[in-house]
Amino acid sequence: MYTQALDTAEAQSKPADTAAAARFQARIDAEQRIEPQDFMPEAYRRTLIRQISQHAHSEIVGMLPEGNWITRAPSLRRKAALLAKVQDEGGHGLYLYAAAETLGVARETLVDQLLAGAAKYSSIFNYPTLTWADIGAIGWLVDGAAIMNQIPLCRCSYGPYARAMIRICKEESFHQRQGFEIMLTLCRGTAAQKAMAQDALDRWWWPVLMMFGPPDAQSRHSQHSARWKIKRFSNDELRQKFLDATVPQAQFLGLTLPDPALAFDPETGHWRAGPIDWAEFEAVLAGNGPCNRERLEARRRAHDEGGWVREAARAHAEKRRAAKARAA
Ligand code: BYC
Repeated sequence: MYTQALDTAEAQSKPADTAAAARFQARIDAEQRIEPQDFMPEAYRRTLIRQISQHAHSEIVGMLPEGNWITRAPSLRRKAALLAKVQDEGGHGLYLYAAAETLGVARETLVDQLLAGAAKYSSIFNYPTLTWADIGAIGWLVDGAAIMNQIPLCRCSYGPYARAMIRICKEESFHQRQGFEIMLTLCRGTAAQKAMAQDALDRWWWPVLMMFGPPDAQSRHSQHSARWKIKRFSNDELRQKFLDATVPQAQFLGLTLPDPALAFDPETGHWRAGPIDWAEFEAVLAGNGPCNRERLEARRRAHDEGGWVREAARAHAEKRRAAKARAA
């Protein structure tokens, strides 16, 4: 896969780059922001392109499971909130593609990689949304996990990514609350509504824990990303923070987390989860999750159907360029 082995480029950098790389690392260590015009090692640039583009793709593909419920939202208020949320996600994707472009890669290239099936996006969006409660579970849990992961990215060493994340996190916090409120309404409703909320939690819980990425010992990029202050916390640290924040929320809702081994450890003050099925995570990453094919087909169809918009934008840009040339 094209995104793999990017970090190894650092090991191949020329001796002439060594002094510049040392100055670069000193700036990072001093908590200075790196901007697009600044020197950066090739491996840093490529790691950022990998992560930011995967993040952008996740936002865009992430519109699909929820978009599926816009026409079936149970009230006008719910429909308006869901429309706004899905629209926000499209916006997040655009900020992130723009941030990636500052690193010298064209948005079209990144989109082509997604459509060709050569780029990753978050594993979580390969699961189906079967009932309205899934919209609550996505907001509460998926956006909750996203916030946990993304708040530290507001302090990422790369300026354009960090600034994009500040705005994204403000919107994600609204998304999380609307999801929790859907769950709360269902849990305070009829027995059938509460059962629907429990069923959604049962199906989303484990995939959400996987969203944080592989265990630290198997995370191939973490070491470099931590040194470059792209990542401020490890995958397992963020998963633990999420677990500690979410267990009391599930208790408040009166729902049961589908983990018989879940236990509070009074010595450390942390909740301990049972083992995660990493084989399932690997299968989803390999393209064999419940909805991988459907998601890519939907994106390809949307891209084809939007061809006339790109064509019109190109024609308009050409017309403006010609008018400017005539006037000059
Ligand atoms: N799914 O070395 P590691 C949202 C890959 S959008 C798929 O730990 P890293 C929302 C990883 O890419 C939320 N792949 O990697 C939108 C790498 O593969 P490659 C998206 C995953 O980068 C709409 C390999 O596994 N958030 O919230 O150090 C509606 C080894 O992993 C996943 C972001 O993208 C996964 N879950 O750490 C609602 C946040 N996990 O590239 C909500 C930004 C790992 O070598 N990204 N992989 O082929 C990050 O923070 C980091 O990239 C990760 C992974 C923590 C995800």
